[in-house]
Amino acid sequence: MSVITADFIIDQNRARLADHREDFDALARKLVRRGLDAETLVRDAMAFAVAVPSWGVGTGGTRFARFPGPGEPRNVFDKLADCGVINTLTRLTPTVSPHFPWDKVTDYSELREVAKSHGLAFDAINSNTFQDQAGQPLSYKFGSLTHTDKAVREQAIAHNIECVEIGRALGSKALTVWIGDGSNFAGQSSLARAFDRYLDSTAAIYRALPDDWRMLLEHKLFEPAFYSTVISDWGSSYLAAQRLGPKAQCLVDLGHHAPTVNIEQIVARLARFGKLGGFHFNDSKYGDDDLDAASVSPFRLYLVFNELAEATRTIGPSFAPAYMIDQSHNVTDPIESLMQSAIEIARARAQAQLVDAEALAAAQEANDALAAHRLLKAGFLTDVSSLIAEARLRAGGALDPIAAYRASGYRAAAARERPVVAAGSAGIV
Ligand code: LRH
Ligand code: MN
Repeated sequence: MSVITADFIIDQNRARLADHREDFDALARKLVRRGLDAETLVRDAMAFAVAVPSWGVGTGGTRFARFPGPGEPRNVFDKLADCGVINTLTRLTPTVSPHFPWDKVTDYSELREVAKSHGLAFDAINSNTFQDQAGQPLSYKFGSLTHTDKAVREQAIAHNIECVEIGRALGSKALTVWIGDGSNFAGQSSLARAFDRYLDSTAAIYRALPDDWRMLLEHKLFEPAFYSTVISDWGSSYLAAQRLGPKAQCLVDLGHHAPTVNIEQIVARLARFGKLGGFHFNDSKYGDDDLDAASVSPFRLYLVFNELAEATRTIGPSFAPAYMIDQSHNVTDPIESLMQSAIEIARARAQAQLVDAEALAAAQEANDALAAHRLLKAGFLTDVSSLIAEARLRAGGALDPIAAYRASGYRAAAARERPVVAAGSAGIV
């Protein structure tokens, strides 16, 4: 189904090149006035990448329903083809974060080759002990890594270790562990003992990690549990990562916090103590809405990247969190949403590079609140569309990936090739 070739992209860009040149040159002049060099910023933008979730290219749903669209991916091979399109047009997403057993196959070296044929590699592996699989001996209804029954915990530990083995075959270097374990009633579970069981179980997984791997602990305020969640916040995650050891770090899913939480401060804290392992980017207004990144609070995403820029200045090149998207696309074409999200994440990062860090620090030290705020916001108020477009263009991507994708007829071709999926079954995938 390769309708999106290099020639097609060149053709699509041709009509937009003159306007793009004009916009980029104007921005470059504006940046020079600020003592900034557009070339350096474009190269920096070209070095940025964010992973897409394999589960994100299928239409998502809620507990009420899922309304599949045309050309739904049938299996992980279709998912990789769709992820390949996202990277071909944006040049921002060369890695895929898979989820097991959703992406289970018999031959992982073949899967690795298929990914490579789409210009892709594998990022962090996600385990799944929040659903019961057909034929699974013991249920996770009352938890997994923290279940009161040792046999259930061992089943969950074994699954995570199996994910590490799969990841090694795929060339991945990290395991993301998110569990929904918790309770719906006060008194239903011991809050203290549940956490101790988590520490014991994750320690067993930690011992199975190769030396050059990371284990990313993902916290979440609530859902599927609605009274207590064992790893509900960054504090619980940090305590566990500290206890486990240097290969364990914390993963920040933007949607896993109460609406009023200052996430950029959590980012600053975890980075300061060497425990910021990665991100699941998305956006939300109420709960874990898994909406498209920067579609609700672009300023919040910018503030997160501002803290990441500060941490990079302080810690240096060894500071390398894993950047990944985790979204559910219920009403849009998932490929379009993931392209748009990758672009918005690249935008926030490019804008954060524009902050005059020295002047900002001076204003902060002088308690000149408004000057400091204006210096920080100056990046957010700069339209860097042409700068990140220039980075795409130089990497062989599309100036307007969404328009190019729509012109390619890829979705219609996928719909012709892939059987229609009936609406109905609830759930995020
Ligand atoms: C949990 C979560 C986790 C994934 C799942 C698909 O809400 O964010 O990262 O395993 O979504
Ligand atoms: Mn997540």
